[in-house]
Amino acid sequence: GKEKWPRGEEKVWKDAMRDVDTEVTSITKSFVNHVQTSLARQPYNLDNLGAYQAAALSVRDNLLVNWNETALQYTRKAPKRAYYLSLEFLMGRTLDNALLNLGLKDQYSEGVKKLGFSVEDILDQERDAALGNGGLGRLAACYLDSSASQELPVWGYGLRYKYGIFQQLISPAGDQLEAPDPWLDNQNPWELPRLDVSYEIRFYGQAERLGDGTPRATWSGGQEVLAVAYDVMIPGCYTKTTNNLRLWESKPKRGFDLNSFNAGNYEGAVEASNSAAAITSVLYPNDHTTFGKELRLKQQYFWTAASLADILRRFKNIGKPITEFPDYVAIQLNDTHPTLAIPELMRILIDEEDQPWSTAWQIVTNTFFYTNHTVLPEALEKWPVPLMEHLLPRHMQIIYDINLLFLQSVEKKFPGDRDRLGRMSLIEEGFPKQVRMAYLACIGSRKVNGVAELHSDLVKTTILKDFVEFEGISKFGNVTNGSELTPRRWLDQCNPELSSLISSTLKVDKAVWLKDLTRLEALLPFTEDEAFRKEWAAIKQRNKERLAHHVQTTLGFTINTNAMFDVQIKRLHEYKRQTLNILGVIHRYLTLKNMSAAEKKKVNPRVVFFAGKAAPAYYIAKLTIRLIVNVARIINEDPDTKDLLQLYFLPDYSVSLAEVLIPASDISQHISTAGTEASGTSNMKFCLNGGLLLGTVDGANIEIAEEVGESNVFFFGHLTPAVEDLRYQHTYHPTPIEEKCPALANVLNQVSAGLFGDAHVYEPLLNTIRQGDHYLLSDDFDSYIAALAMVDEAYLDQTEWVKKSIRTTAKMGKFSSDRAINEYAESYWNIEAQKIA
Ligand code: OX2
Repeated sequence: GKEKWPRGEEKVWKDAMRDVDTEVTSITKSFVNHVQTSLARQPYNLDNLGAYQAAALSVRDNLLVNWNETALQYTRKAPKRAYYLSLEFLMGRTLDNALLNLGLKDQYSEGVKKLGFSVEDILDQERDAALGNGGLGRLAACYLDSSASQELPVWGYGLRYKYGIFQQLISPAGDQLEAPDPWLDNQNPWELPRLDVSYEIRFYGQAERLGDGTPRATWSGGQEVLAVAYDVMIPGCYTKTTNNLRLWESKPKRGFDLNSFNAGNYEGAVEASNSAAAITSVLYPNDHTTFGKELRLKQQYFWTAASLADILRRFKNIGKPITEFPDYVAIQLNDTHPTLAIPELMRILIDEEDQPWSTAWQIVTNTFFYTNHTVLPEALEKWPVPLMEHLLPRHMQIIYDINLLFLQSVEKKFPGDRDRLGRMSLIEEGFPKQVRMAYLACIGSRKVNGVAELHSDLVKTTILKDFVEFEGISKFGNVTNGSELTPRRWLDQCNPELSSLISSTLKVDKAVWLKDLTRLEALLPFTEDEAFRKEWAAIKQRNKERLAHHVQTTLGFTINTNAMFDVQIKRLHEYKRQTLNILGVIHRYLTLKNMSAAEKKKVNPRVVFFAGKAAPAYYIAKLTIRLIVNVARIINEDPDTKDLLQLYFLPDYSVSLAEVLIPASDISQHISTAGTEASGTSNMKFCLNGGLLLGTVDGANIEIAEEVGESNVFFFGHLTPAVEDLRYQHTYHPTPIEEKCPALANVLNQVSAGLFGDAHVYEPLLNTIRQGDHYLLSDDFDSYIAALAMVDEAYLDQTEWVKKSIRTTAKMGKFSSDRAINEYAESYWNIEAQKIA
């Protein structure tokens, strides 16, 4: 039957409700309305920033219509939902994406033009939402976009950091300096404060087992803080479905502690409120390292506890018994950061819902799914037991209980294998003892996956080998990060000209191929079409000019747009080997210096771009930046070479900068030591935009090559199985670099000798190669230089190069995040698309 209208007169309500704007006149009306009432401004004093805010607020109104409708229908139909728990969401800018997804870009462009603004200028006012470090956070953002586009009931949960990833400045000496990123200072039109949605979260205090024959305990005392919800709308592409990303902010439970205040301790009272607010004040800027900091653990618990409380409240509204929880809820753990959700759900089920241990464990292990994103040992999270006992006493008890039962079952399967028990224990022995979060995530989840074929194999054969032997192989899978390639942002939005060329060539509307990226394959025959190739190349050229213009206006450098654009943009890390790249640049420079004028005539000019941030405490990574900046200084000024080789380090890498850099690249570098880069995600974005790939046989590079064919990529370097042996030799039978790789030795010596200034400064960086060389630069340098030469050679034949470029784009269908999210939905979460009428 028809539901009863909840209050007042239905017709009055319905007549007054707004719908999504579609006409230019209603768009200008809502824009002007926000100028007048939300911003309290007038046409006389409205600048581009004000215009951006008015446009954003009016787009938000439209999103809210769909967002409300989506939420209502999910509530009514109560389908199984998936929740994506990620400590990072690297969203970038929203306005352009929202306009494209709503299909309103043209109407808004026209509307703001009539009001005296240009849509490009307005879009350019937006600050990135940079609540992430790199690939892991950007992947989460792409997955939200794809979930909504695929009409899947998926919500994200994260933290509303007051400060996102730091802003990177480069000092005159070439050092990275960090400045805070107060992204909320201009107000954020994309979030909706839900001050009515809040939960109390406890820290510290005492846990006492009841000892009444049940596994129950009480947890009391300590500090209580408030988690308050902020909602961010996630519009799907060409659909009404608009999902939600809920971010938590921490607040003191009371403005301040009245007891201390009355006792005359004003500072103490305010301090307590500061310590609550501190929890969500800043994103940890470390990628691939863990430091065991108490505040980080607090962030993790605060976020998982609030998210679970919220999920549970929603589940309870359906009115089903708690044992059916996994039929309605799937929770994806993005790396081990949210692993505390496992003992937290156990705590709720046992202490609050009074469930027996085995029922609780059954529910937990059918609810969670764990994605691993790295096998690097320094990135595997471990928390000191004393810290856990202090901050989360009840959770530590539960972890001990989980461990005891788990090890008993291991002992049953492998009787007497004490070594194995030690290896698999959730608690690592030592001073202090530590909790191994990846193991807890693994045994507490229904399935575990890696993010590319090679990486998933490595997960199964290295870090979780014992767990595969114990639990069986079928629990362990792979979902290749078809990720980063939300086809919308990473083609249609960042490369509009290429997008239109594709639509007109394929004679299909972009609404179709943007949601089925395998359609790009139909471009293949056009490799033989000269006019098409010309247009393809012309677009790349214009994208290069757009980048050059950007660099000219922001940094004041003039870039040779007739050169090959060679790009490496990612976090600075030894395993990603930016050092190999810069040493390669120096090698090229030295080679050019020794060439005759006649030889130089045959050289194709090259511009090398770097961008990326280093963790603030990562000394070697920061030295690499300094070296790049100082090498650039010398070679860009050298009259012998500057027409043939330019080098730029672009400061403050961000999603927005990536959107300008990626479409402009002829070749991009993904040159990690084999077996270290789990997937990589920018590699796919470059290829989607017709850039060729220079890389090692690692991560998703391998699957990209499988798709486009090895003749269309440039591979070099040792393979994963060789790495361990090579490292062993470095340690036990080292060969001097002079002997092993004279070309590299020469480059190192020139740096040491002060060719780029600062003679002594780079020694610690150079010594990582001279001693130990853990990332195998000396093993891969010669083949790297040879691969660079092959790239030069290939670039001389522009016809063939453009064909390679077209083939590369055409074969990127697999790497759509839509494909990846569908794999999670079907093979992991078991959720279905919901049509929002
Ligand atoms: C990154 C991985 O390093 C990268 O290879 C991968 O593409 C990305 O996650 C998305 O899966 N922090 N960031 C990562 O792993 C961790 C840990």
